[in-house]
Amino acid sequence: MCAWAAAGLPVLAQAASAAPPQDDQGHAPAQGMVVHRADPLNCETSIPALIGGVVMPTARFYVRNHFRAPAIDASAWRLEVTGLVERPLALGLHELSRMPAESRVVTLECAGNGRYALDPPADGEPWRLGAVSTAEWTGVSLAEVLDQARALPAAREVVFRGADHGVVAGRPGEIHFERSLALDTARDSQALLAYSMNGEALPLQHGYPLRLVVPGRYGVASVKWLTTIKLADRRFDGYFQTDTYWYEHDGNRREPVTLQRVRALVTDPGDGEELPPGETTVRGVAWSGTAPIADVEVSINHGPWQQARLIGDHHRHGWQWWELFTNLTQPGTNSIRAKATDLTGHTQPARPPWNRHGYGNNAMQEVLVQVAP
Ligand SMILES: Nc1nc2c(c(=O)[nH]1)N[C@H]1C(S)=C(S)[C@@H](COP(=O)(O)O)O[C@H]1N2
Ligand SMILES: [Mo]
Repeated sequence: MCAWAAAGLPVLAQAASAAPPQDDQGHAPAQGMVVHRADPLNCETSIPALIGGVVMPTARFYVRNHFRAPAIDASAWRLEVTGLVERPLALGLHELSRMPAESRVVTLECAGNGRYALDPPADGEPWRLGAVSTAEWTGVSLAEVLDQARALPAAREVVFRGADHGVVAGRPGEIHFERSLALDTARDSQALLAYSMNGEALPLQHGYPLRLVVPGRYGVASVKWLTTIKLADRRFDGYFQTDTYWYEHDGNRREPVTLQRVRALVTDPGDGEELPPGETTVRGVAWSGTAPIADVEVSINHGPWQQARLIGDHHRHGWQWWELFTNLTQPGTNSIRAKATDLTGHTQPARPPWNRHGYGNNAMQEVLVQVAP
């Protein structure tokens, strides 16, 4: 989280941008975070801060909020499971913690990650490349809770409601942040109702006390500050389901934002870095919501694609580290591009795919470094 609160990391007043000194909870952002908005808090990880192993330190996990983070009294809080169910449930944190716990390494990526590169500019937060991160989430399987509530035969759709609320364009009054999944998807998605992130209680900015984590989908599916799960017999038409989070190409071609598109990110070397001539290690991460990563390739100065080595742990829904040892012999500016391909053969376009809201930009990243003569 960009707020330092629960993470126990040192407070540093400066983020990489001209960051406001505090977020909406009065906390200073952690070092290496780029704050787009303080209230509600929206911040991303700067690429040099994107270091680490399988998971990111919680303090450097991007935060994307549509409304101000709600303050929830966890002792009074209940997760309600209602609507078309045989057995409505109201589960407190204590009851959830006594159900079988599961942990999963899952990468969350905002659908707007990389929006800054769209030309002409698209509406929305101008996320660079750091609105993506990976954590180990622990909680109860969503399928297990749905089983306990026993869906009635007419149930088709599952609506997840967050406690946060506010006003949006084109809808009367205040609305809550709500998203839905088809019931079959909800059961098969391996989604978690998570109360813990990287082994600690979920921080406020990431949805305390409970959030949904839907592996492989863009982050908007993973509803934070969850209060209600409601089963319905029809398509949900809430604002964040039908008015936004659609790819709009022209007047009539639309499709909903669902699975994360395949993408590689170069974490090393950094853009603008100065390097001595000779051996260099190019390193980064890659992920895809559609299928496991099959291949990552790197091209130096627009030359032939060289195959990188996939390294470290494999987690189906966590990003995959990769590296390539290469030689930079040409003095001056050198271009490094990376391209991931998943097992279904999906790969990355050279240029950002444009759509009105700037979602799903998985264009190949280009890093420019300076090689000393
Ligand atoms: N209740 C609620 N859940 C939410 C959001 C929100 O604004 N409110 N933002 C969504 C979006 S768009 C993203 S990308 C992820 C971001 O999760 P993070 O802030 O933990 O990184 O949360 C999703 N869940
Ligand atoms: Mo998002």
